[in-house]
Amino acid sequence: MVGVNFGRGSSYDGTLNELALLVESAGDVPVAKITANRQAPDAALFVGSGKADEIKALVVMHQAQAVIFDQALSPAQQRNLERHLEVEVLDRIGLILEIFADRARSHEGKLQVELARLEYLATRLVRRWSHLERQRGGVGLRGGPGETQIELDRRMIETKIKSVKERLVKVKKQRNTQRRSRERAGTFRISLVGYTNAGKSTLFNALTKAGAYTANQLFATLDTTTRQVFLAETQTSVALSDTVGFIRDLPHSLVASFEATLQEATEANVLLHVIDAGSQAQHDQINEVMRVLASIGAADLPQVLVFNKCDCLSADQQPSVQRDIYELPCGRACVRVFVSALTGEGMDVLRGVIAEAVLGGLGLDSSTNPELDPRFDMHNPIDVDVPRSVHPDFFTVRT
Ligand SMILES: Nc1nc2c(ncn2[C@@H]2O[C@H](COP(=O)(O)OP(=O)(O)OP(=O)(O)O)[C@@H](O)[C@H]2O)c(=O)[nH]1
Ligand SMILES: [Mg+2]
Repeated sequence: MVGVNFGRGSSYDGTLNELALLVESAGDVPVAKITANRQAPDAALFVGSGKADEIKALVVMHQAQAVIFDQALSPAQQRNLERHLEVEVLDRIGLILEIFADRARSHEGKLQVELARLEYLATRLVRRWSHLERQRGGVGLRGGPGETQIELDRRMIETKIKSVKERLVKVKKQRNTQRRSRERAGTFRISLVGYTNAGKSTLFNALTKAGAYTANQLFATLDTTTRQVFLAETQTSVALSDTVGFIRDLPHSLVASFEATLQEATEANVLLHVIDAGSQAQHDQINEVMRVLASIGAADLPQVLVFNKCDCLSADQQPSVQRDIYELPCGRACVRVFVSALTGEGMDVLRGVIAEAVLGGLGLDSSTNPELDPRFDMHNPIDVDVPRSVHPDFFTVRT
């Protein structure tokens, strides 16, 4: 795994932890990490040739089968790197697309992934069909057609994009019919949104007693699932939807491909924005989720912030209150609840907040809420030790 720091303004994670999770989510085993500092990408190799040689030495040492870059590569850089390193080279978005392709279960999900991959190909003209044709498997060793067969014809891709979009329109109609019947029934709609792996599906299961797939993987959920939940507090049922997670640097075309799935979120009465309270990157993750919500037109929906995984916090990090009011970076105040979907801690408070939302008012009156917990305040972030500088040497994660 390779991460390159281009300085301020670029997204760079010196730990490469998220990339490692992505790699594992694709069914592969990360063996080594290496980072570099550059002013600008090298046109040919993305990194300098010295760094490329270092990467090569690592590949040989670990008998690695692929090298994954945390930043987007141009098709030429990818090709040059493959020649230089003599193994497969992939970037983060390519990897995410592989995970999506592997995970999609529903007809709609598969169509959306296909659309996303086609859009990716159309804009980048990746030269290999193998990415399109592979249905399962890891990042390593893959046969597939040779380079001559795989020259892509943009027209062909565009024709395919058109046909997939048409099929998606049909699926969307069905979904709309289902949604309209829920609307007619006057059902209150709640969508779980949040960064991938925040615990949305676990929370969904805890609230619905459903058996949705949860895993310590990125993008465990790709399809929207909706269940009715009976709230004793209001004596009514609400419709709760679990959705695909968000991740940083997701290309807009990819987000757009998931429009049908995300539509559920845009038409909810209230969003439960699930946040991994134990994550050191939670502020970036909140910002990323807000960015995606804005891009799908859901930024103004009422939000409840659910700080999940509180069981992972050390004793001195435990919130002093069960709920409070939290100001988002945009300045909007939201009710925040601290829970653990795993242990059930705080779930009664969350149910109470949901009931308040159903009854038509999330009490944002600060007099009814205790003071902000400063340790979770956006403007006063927990002091975390995230290495922002580049690691001088590579280090082995797992052999
Ligand atoms: N310790 C702890 N772990 C949790 C909690 N909630 C979820 N997890 C774990 O976090 C991981 C991710 O949970 P999921 O529910 O699959 O997360 P998600 O947000 O649905 O993730 P994607 O569908 O991949 O976007 C799993 O390993 C869960 O067991 C929690 O409250 N405490
Ligand atoms: Mg999930």
